[in-house]
Amino acid sequence: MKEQLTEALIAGNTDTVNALTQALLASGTSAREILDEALLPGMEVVGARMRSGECFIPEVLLSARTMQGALEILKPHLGAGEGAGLGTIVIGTVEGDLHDIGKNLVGMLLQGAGFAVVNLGTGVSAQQFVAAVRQHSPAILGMSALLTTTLPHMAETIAALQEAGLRDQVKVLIGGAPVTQAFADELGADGYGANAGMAVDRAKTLVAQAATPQAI
Ligand code: B1M
Repeated sequence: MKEQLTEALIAGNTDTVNALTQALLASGTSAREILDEALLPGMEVVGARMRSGECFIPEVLLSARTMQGALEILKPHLGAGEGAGLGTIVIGTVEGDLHDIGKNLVGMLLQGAGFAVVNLGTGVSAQQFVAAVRQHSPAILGMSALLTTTLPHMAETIAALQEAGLRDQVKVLIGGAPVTQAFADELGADGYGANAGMAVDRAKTLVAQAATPQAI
C-alpha cells in the first residue's frame, strides 16, 4: 500500500492519497513510517523530475497540495507531546521563498514533541521575524529556505536580531534543502536540521543547554 501511496502522491491524486493515508493509519502503520517510507520518497521523485524537466510547476504544485493534505491527516498522529512544555518556537520560511511543506512538517513534529509553535508562514522578512521574537519571546527562532537565492535572508535575519539586541535571547535553528551544517556554522546559527526529525532533536538539545548553566 505504501508504494501505491508514493505513486499517487507523484501523480498528485489527492483522493487516492487521502484514502491510502487513512487506510494505512487504520491498519496500524505509524504516521512516521507513512511519512518516511511513502510520502517523503514521493516528494523526492517529484523534485528529481522537476530538476530534469520531466515535470513542470502545475504538476509539482498538485503533488505539493496533495502532500499538505496528507500531512493534515497525519498531524494528530505525529507524537503526543511527550515533552510538553518545552517552550515556544517561532518558525517561518524566509523572504522571497514560498516553499512550506518541509517547514510545516518541522512545525508539526515540534508540536508533537511538546513545543508551542508559532508558524509565521512563508515569505517572512527579517523585520517580521524580529517583531515575532519581540512579541512571543520564543526559546528558538526557526528559519526555513529552499532556494539558494533566498539563503542570504537567513543571515539578514540574524543581523537584524543582533541590531535589535535580541540575539542573546533566542537560539536560531535553520534548515531546508540547500542548508548545510557548514552554512549554519558560517552564519553563526545555533542549530541545523537536515530533516524534521533532526530539527526536533536539535531543538530539544538547545532548550536543554539553555536550561543548564554552562560551567565557566
Ligand atoms: Co520549488 N524548487 N520552486 N516549488 N520545489 C525546489 C526547492 C528545487 C530544488 C527543485 C529543483 O530544481 N529540483 C528548486 C530550487 C533550486 C535551488 O535554488 N537550488 C526549486 C525552484 C527552482 C522553484 C521555483 C524558482 C521554480 C520556478 O518558478 N521556476 C519556484 C520558486 C517559488 C518561490 O519560492 N519564490 C518554485 C516553486 C515551487 C512550487 C510552488 C511549485 C512548490 C512549493 C509548494 C509549497 O511548498 N507549498 C515547489 C516544490 C514542491 C519543490 C520541491 C519539488 C519539493 C520541496 C518539498 O516540499 N520537499 C523541491 C525539490 C526538492 O527539494 N527536492 C523544489 C518535501 C519537504 C518535506 O522537504 O522542504 O526539503 P524539504 O524539508 C525538509 C528538510 O529540508 C528539513 O526538514 C524537512 C522535512 O524533512 N527542513 C528543515 C526544512 N525546513 C527546515 C527548517 C528547520 C529544520 C529543518 O529548522 C527551522
